[in-house]
Amino acid sequence: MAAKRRTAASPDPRTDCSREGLRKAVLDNLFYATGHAQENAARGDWYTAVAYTVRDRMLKAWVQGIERIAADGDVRCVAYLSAEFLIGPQLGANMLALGITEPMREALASLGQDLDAIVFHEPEPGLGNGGLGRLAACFMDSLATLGVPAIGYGIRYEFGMFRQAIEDGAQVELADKWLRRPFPWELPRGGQQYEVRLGGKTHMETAPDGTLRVQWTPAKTVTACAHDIPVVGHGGTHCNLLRLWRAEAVEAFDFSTFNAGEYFSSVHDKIFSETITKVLYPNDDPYQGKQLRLGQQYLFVSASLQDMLHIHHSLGKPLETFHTTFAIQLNDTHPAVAVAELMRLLVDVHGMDWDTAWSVTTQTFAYTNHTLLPEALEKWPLPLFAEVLPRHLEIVYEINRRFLESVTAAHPEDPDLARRLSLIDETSPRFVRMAHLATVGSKAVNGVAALHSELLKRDVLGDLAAFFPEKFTNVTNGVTPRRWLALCNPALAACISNRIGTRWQDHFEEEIIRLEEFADDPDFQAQWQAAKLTNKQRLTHLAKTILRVELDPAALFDVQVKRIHEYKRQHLNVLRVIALYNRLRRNPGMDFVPRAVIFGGKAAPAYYLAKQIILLVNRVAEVVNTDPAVAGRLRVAFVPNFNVRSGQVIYPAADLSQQISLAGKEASGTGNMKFGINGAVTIGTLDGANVEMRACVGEENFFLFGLTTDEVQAVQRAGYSPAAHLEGNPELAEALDQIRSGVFSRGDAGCFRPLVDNLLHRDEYLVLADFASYMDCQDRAARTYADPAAWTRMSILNVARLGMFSSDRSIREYCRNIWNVPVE
Ligand code: 26V
Repeated sequence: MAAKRRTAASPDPRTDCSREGLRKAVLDNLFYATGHAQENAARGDWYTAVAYTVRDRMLKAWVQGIERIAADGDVRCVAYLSAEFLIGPQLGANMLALGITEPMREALASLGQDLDAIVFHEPEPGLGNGGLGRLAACFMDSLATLGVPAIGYGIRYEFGMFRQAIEDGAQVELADKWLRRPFPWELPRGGQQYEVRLGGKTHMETAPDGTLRVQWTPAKTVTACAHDIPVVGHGGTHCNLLRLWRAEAVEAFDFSTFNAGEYFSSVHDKIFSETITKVLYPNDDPYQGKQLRLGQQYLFVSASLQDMLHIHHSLGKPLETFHTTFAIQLNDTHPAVAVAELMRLLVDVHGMDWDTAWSVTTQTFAYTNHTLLPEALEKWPLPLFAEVLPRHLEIVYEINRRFLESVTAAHPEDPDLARRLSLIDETSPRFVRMAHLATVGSKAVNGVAALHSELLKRDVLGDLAAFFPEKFTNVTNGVTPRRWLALCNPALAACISNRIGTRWQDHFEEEIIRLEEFADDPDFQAQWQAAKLTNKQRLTHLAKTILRVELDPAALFDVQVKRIHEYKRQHLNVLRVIALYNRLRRNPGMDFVPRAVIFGGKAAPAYYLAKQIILLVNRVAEVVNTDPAVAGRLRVAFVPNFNVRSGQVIYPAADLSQQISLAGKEASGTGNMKFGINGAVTIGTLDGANVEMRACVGEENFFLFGLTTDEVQAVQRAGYSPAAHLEGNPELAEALDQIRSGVFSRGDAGCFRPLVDNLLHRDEYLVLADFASYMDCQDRAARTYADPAAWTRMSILNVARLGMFSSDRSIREYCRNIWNVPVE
């Protein structure tokens, strides 16, 4: 039989986006990709079939995106280097970008399947710790939406962020085996493989042209293999690439010629190689002896740079113009070894002279800093660095020698300056300071919120900023309104679109402000409240099914979800809950605005006090939720395993967003923005991006409390005494006393001793100093919530005025001020 020719009337089955076309394609994929007929397909099989159907519809844009990068040498391509990309579930986001969610929903309904259940089935790639990795994912979304050619380079961890279970109130870590089934959104690229060397020695050799060159003889060589994930922009026309590297053994063994001993040692070698990309490290763990982590960083950096040089070369451009092909952004210092690696590739491998190579390097890189905590600045013990990267240490020394020469020449009056600016921390043991390497090797350095960038210049990187004032700048973080409003909050999105159309999805800043005029409109307020209620019911359902905690959707949903850390002060929030509880017990008949206080977040496995805080939340929940005097007016819940997926349920359900870090500690925060654009009002300190959010929404629409950065510094300089804050504050004294005496630990008085002792005698993050101000502010928030029209107005104005916190705005600023890349 002759094959039927496709005509204009019969659309391509792989790209047809009609309901009928999708229905056929899903059935086709169900059979041919999973080997199941409709009758005996399980939920996971349906997921695979739907995912492949959506992927087919992305492939054309995907291939064009790659071709555009590899063929158009005139447009500078952004290379975003990040050890983490917390991309979250892909199916829903990709359907939204292609605009096929509704036809797909109908197609599946006609097959007796529920799209939401299938979307919910997708395992989440947890390839990041939190804010930093999620920011990288939001930026990839915005780059694609704005049509900027970009490649995200990172690591394909076999085990991502651990899964958090709560057992008897305490955190338990479980391995995250997200690749149990093949991940449908990645394409392994056999053609893109690079060898990466580790360890060994260096020596000088005379090159054929008579020049001296350094040769590096490694102890080990591993292969980095590319796995590509498409990042499709809103509207589906532009597609960029996330290229993640997986370590494999170099395949050069002829096993038949080996004797038994060599066979075993070569298999052992294979296991070692594959270990490199095995597991994601928690970012808020101190760096001690983590050789493997340095190996991970170097592997992805080296492979990515080799890949970029390969692309640059294939464009036929000379090496000296590398920086016109790529703008490389270093997401924190995790990829900072790239500065030394690019120098090595240019000088040692391609024979470029040092000065030209340095000029290319410093025009290529830019560095984003993400922390104000001095202990979080990455530094590698020198012996460890020397062992893993002997050649790079020599290069770092040479960069440093030349740099310090210029420092001393410019500032002969300050003989100590070289010590402070040096890439090497000369204390014993000695360290390589990665933030210094990144700064010296970059053309621009930015913080992630206005306050953070100022404090970077003043304190954390003060000497570097004084030496390179022209390099330092700010780009305030943002979040994608596609995932963090359109996708996660269909109820509110519909309410918004009914008034102002849908253009806000990719022109957020311009359009969302148009909601302002409806802030007092009773009809609009009613729709707004209905949307919020829907979302609160969704979270209530989740809490009931996974936690067996009954929440009241009419209560004020008061939420703090983020990594657990002392500086973020979840314990301040708990102390407040205990104080409220005591008020209710003392006076059960009091006028009380019902509250559901919801917590979520992971603690680094080795962070003892953070784990104590989790236990305390759960123990307090146990007491409060079962006390008849409370009568359900105060409920406490800890949602386990907070991740992108649960964030998509939690942010939309919040009335009040807790952003209560000690001023001067949170670089930016991005959860604050996600809550805000979903209509939560913030209670917060003047920290990170809260400062700019408050300026945008207006001080009357933000619950501010706490010491300012300057006040914090003054208190600390004067000698802080936490216990002094107990005297005038019996509520605080009582709460601490109850924790200490075992009221919240089933009578075990020793249980929370470390936490309480820390607060009473050290309290590095001034929890006790801010307690009174926090309580007052909470009371104000509750009074406002009791007036629904006033509260709803605040909620609407928050959304309307937070337009600048779209990551599209952040990316435009990077394009214009840092990358010099054209953008609409
Ligand atoms: C690292 C460490 C290492 C040692 C001990 C304590 C500690 C605490 C935190 C970290 C992580 C620093 C990098 C990071 O994740 N920063 C986050 O980046 C977000 C995106 O810019 C930003 O919104 C958060 O405020 C910032 O904490």
